Order: sequence, then structure tokens, then C-alpha cells
Amino acid sequence: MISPPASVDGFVKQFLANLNFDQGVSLSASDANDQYLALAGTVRDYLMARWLEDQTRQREQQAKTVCYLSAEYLLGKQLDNNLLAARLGEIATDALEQCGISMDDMREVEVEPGLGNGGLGRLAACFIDSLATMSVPTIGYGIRYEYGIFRQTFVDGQQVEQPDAWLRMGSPWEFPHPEAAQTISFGGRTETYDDEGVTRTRWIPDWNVLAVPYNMMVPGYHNGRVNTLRLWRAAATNAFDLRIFNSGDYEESVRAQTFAENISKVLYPEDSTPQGKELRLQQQYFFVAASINDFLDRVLPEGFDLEKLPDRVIFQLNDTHPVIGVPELMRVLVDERGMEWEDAWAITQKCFAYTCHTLLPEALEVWSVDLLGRLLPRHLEIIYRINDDFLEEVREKFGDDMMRIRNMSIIGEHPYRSVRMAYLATVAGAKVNGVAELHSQLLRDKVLHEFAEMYPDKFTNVTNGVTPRRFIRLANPSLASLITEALGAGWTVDLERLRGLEALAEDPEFRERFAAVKAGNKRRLSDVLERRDGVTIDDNHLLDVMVKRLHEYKRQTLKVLHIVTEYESIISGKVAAADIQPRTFIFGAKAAPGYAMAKRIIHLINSVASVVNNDPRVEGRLKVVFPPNYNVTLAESIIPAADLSEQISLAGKEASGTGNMKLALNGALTIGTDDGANVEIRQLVGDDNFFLFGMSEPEVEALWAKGYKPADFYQADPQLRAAMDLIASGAFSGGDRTVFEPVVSNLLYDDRFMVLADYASYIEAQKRVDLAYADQDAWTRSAILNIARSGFFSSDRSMRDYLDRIWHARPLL
Ligand code: 26W
Repeated sequence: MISPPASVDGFVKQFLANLNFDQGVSLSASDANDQYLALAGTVRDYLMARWLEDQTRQREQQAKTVCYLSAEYLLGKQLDNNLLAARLGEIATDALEQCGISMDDMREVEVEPGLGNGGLGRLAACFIDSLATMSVPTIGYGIRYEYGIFRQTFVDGQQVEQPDAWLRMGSPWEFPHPEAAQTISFGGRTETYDDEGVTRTRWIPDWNVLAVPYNMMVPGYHNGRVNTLRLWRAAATNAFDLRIFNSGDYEESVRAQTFAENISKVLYPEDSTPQGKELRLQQQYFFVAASINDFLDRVLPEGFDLEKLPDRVIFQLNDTHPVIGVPELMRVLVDERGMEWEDAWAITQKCFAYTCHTLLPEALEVWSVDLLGRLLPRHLEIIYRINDDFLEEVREKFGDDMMRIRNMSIIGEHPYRSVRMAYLATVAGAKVNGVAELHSQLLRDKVLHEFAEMYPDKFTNVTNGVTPRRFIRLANPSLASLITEALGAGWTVDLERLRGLEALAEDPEFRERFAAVKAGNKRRLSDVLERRDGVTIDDNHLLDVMVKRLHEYKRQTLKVLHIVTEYESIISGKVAAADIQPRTFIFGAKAAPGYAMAKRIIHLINSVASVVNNDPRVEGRLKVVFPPNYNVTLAESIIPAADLSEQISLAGKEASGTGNMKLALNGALTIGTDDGANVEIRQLVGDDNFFLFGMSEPEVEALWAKGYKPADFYQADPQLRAAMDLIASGAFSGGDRTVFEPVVSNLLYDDRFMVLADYASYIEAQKRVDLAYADQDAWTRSAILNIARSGFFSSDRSMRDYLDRIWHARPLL
């Protein structure tokens, strides 16, 4: 089955057919949404043949499949990525033009599926893009949330969340498959029974829901391959109870439906502190049980010998959120397929691998045995058995060391009896990896050190990466064509080829062209922000960018202190505004709705912005811009325009970061601590092309151990004091000292993430930035070297590492 030849006329024909027959409107009567849905349908049809062929190929070759289990996928808009993959960009644009439609208008109509919070969710999206482009058989499994990450608005500078009804106008990139629905059970009890002399256990659940799969295409780049992202929607097994309905209790008759649907209703907007809510655990079990049983029942051929399961699939756990899948596979193999426990466990341990994405103890999920026992009684039993066998193994290896036993037990006792999901994932996983060298080292040496002593070969590292298709080729087309002109097009799937730009960094003409690309991206960003939020960017300003979730460990407050220091130095007359390097500070950041301090910091940033931006004494030399609702689409406009990339987390707190990679690959210079992947960026781009500051992780530990008194730093540093006092004075809150008092006092008396300790080094580094930026040509050379030496940060390379070290799968033939 071959896809229709791509020609402008052919595309026009397909498009109009889709508009008329699928959307049911004529061109003249159609509105932008009709046209967008028809366009998406047309592009989809061009990719469909490949998709179907690939599924056949995967089935025929019985190749080992990577099942990526993730509670989040931050996909970004699909249209351009699918047009790029299908080489249809120009043809579609010309075809639409023939129909009097502008592709830019179509791009505006598309809604971004925000099925994720931040780093973890976006990483999953980059990974499945790379696996498709590398022709590796992959199924991305997740949840089809009806409401994604909230839409952020600012009211008087404060974050207000709006629901994200992304499906309201239809979702043309998905295909429902109700015929492949899975029944997922909850609650109830277990009982043992005799099965021809073998004691077996059965689970008698209380209630069930249906998991209905929706497939989305994951097209490879120019390789004719299309993998599948399979997202589950919850529905009631019996949507409507006629008996209750006929009894006149209409509300009761549909209650089951609404109750069931709640499971996939909304994404939890937390990205660091689990709320431990029952619905969250329901979500996790719902999608993981549906995914595992979908693979066993639908992908594996009839009568498949489950002993060989590890040769056929690897379930990659994207953090602990899907780890309930371990006892689920054990339940299916032992209770349903009648396998011996030991055999089932041996298989299970080979079928799972675990990636940890955090270092914050509070972000490690634990579920109370009460809740687990009530919702998933059989799974709790299985976890207890896994733990018993594991602790037996610990005793054999380390003797009866009670402290070690208690520390390593999957079951924690304090503050309440709970299951430590990271420990379960570590015990069950064939491999455990961190997402940057430093992170993986800290997992081995600190967070999971007893486990690293027990299973030294289990621990590995795979440094994160980002897809060059979306974050260079699509987000920065002018840079992409400059690179392709210089190096050929191969870099898009072989990013190490960017090395070829090193020599060109020495070429003044090439530097000039690069500088023009950056300037053009600044103007483009200014147009986007003017249309979106009514603000403009001065393109002779240094664009200082900090875009990431709002979290105290990421230290947006340190960035605010820098801005206030600059501002204070002007209004106090210490520095003439004219002597200041003109800068525009761009923030992008959502705070988890329940995270009060994060929301207060957002309020502070917006308050500083409105004072600084409107103070004539600043003479426009400083500008603070904080567009609301930072998401993948906004990132695609901000990142190509950035000069300076702010990666200023306290060393030892950011697992990796991926924004740092995207910014370096788009020619921004990094000011950062030796944290997460910043370390590897600095090692690759070179110290001369990176503004390092602050304590290293061991220095942080040492200061903490010595006893950290933030107020001492305040007392000792007049510049810091001036900045803190200005905030405390109410200068940014209409003289009301109470508004930001909690932020100031937290820094003075708590400061868990040592903002005050790193302040002086940071300000000194920012001086180096100003000096460096004054020599535009040298800055441009350094920017080009950052790109040239950042090819390592392609998610294709990350996938190669996972394939070699963890998955042992290979591309389809
Ligand atoms: C249950 C609450 C919750 C939800 C999400 C806790 C933790 C998470 C994620 C693990 C948080 C996250 O997104 N971590 C980020 O993952 C990125 C991809 O590996 C890293 O680059 C970031 O450093 C890390 O903060």
C-alpha cells in the first residue's frame, strides 16, 4: 500500500475531499477550524500508509519493542512536525495558498496538547520522536487527559489557573480504538483457592472501568517510519444503568460514567511534590495495567511463550509513576497465566527498567499501605512478597544488619507504613539510570547508595537529550538553513556533525550571518510577544532567558536579586543607566497551584517587572518580560532568540535540565552552576564559552554540614543587602512591606537552596557576561562554538545509549 504521490494538485484534491466529506463543509463555507481539521486529516492520510506498513512490519519481525510508560507527554503542536516528517511543508503551504488559506493561520488554530508538566513530560516526547526516527519499534503508553496542564493567566501579577480544554475543537491527530478497550479493576479483596493441589490467589475487585485507547502517530524524520503513541481514556463499563434510570433516579443512573471518566479527566499539575491523592494512584494503575495487558493480549502473537518475554519487550519506567506495573505483571503471570512465582519474578526483573528524574527527597513517591491495600489489595500482597524475598537477599549478602534492612525495605514505617516506589523500581528494574552524569553519581553515592552497594552493575547513566527536529529545524529554520548550507542536511539525524561549525566560528563572514540569524529570531520573538501579550523586545538588548517550571531549587529568586541589584545600582546613582549593558530579562514559568511560595515568587517577578519597566531612571536599559502560560510553543519562539541561558539551580538539585541543552544548541551562552547536565555542557563547550559560578555539589554539602546561616551573607554583602532591603521596603508592592515579606524572610532565615550563599559569585559572573557581550564578534564566535560542541545533547544519542546499555533492542529492518 503506497501513500498518494505528494504534489500540490494532489494535496489540494485530498484537502478539499477531506473538507467536504470528513468535515462536511464547502471551502467557501468553511472556517479556520474546519480548514485546520481538514488539513490535519490530509497530512494524516499521507502518513497513514507508512503507519500501517510499520505495524505490519513490527508484527512480522516480532522485533523487541520498547514500551515507554510515562504519565506525561508534553508533545507540543503536531502539524509542523508531521509536515516535516512527511516532507510536505512546502507542498501543503502552496496547496493551501491555492485555496486562499494561509498556513500561518492554520498554525494559530492548532491547540498544543499539554499532557505534561515540564522536563519529564517533554523528555518523553523527544524520546519517542528519536525512536521513530531511528526506526526502533516503540509504543509510547500514557494517559489521554481530557484536561492537560492548566492555562496560566496573570491577574495583578499573580498566577491564576484556567482549565485546559484542549479537546474542545476536536483532536485530528488521534484515532480511537474502542474495540481494543481493556477492563481495569479496582478495590475488593483477594482469596486463595486450590487449583489441582496448587494454592493460587484470585482478586475479586469491587469495581471496574474501561480503558479506551487512542492512537497518535509518531512519525520518524524522513525515514518513512511511524511509531504509535497509545493514550488511554477512562469510561464506565456500563455507561448507563437503565434499571436505576427507570426508577427515575437519572443522576444515579449515570453516576458510574462520571465516576469512571474522572480517572483520565485531568493531569496532576505537580512536578515535584506528590499529593498522595487516591485519584493519582488510580490514574497510574489505570494506564499501566491497560498498557501491559494491551501488549500481552494484542501485540504478542497467540500462544506466545512468556518465558521469552524479555526478548520481546522492555517496559521503561519514566520515573516511579508507572512502577505499579511491576506487581501488575507479576499478578498476570502468576494469578492469570499460572506461572511459578520464581519464574515470573525472573521474567519481570528482565522486562522493566527505571529512570529516576529527581534528587529531591520530597519528589520520591510513597503510597500508604492503607490506600494501596484498599485500592489494589492483590498488588499490595505481591509487593510484600517481593519485599520479603528482597530483604532475604539483603540478609544473605550483608548479614542481619537491622539498620540496613530498615533503610532498604520497600516498605517504610515512618511517618506511616508506606510503599517506597523508588525502592520497588530499583529492586525490580534490570537497570536504574539517572539523567546526567552528576545525577547518576549522586543516585549511586547518596539517594540509593545501599542499593548501589547491593547491585553495583544495575546502576548506569544516560544523559538526557532533545530532538533537533523540533528544537532546531522547526523552531529555528533560519539557523537550520545556515547549518545545512555549511554542512549539508545530515546533521538533523546525526547531530555530532555540528562539529563542522567549529572551523566556521573563526570565519568573520559566517559569524556575521549567524548574528543576523539571531537578530532575526529576536525580531520574530518580539512580533510573537506583541501579538500575544502586547509587549515588544528591543533587539539590541542582551536577551537573558530563564524558562522552566517555578521551583525554589531552580532559584528564580537569585535571578530576581540580580535584576534588583542592577535596578538599585541605577536608582541609587551608584551606576549611570547609560553604563549598564542593556538587557531584557525573559521569564517563563508555571507554578504548581498548591505551591504557595512558588506563586509568591511569580508575583514578585511581575511586580519587579512593572516597576523596572516603567521607571524613567532606567531609560529602557533594563526590561523584564514574563509572558504567561509558558509552554512548548512559546519555548519554540523564545529559545532561538536567547543570548544568555540561565541554569542557576543549587548544585546537586537539578537532575539534568533539558532547556539548557535547547538553548546551547540555538547559540545561547550558559551562565550556570555545576549542576545536572550543565557540567557536561561546560565540559563539551569549554570553560571560555560558559559562565560558571557558585558552589559545587561537595561545597554545598560542606556548607550545609558546617551549618548555613543565610543572614551572615546578607550582613556581609552591602550589594545583597541593598537589593534585599529594596524588596523588603515594599518598593515593588506599592510600599506594602507585607506582600513580599515571606519571600525575604524565607531567604534570610531558611534559604534551603542557598541563594544568598551563591549571590556574590553570581553577580560577579554576570559582570563577566556584560564584558563578554560588549565584544559582539567574540560573543558570536562563542555562540557558534556552543552549537558546534553540543551535538552530544541530541535525544538520538540518548536513545543509542538506552539501546546499548539498557534496552538491547534494535531498529527494524
Ligand atoms: C508526583 C509528583 C512529581 C511529578 C513529576 C514528581 C516528580 C516529577 C518529575 C520527575 C519532575 C521532573 O520533571 N523532573 C525533571 O526531569 C527532567 C527530565 O529528566 C530533568 O531534566 C530535570 O532536571 C528534572 O527536574
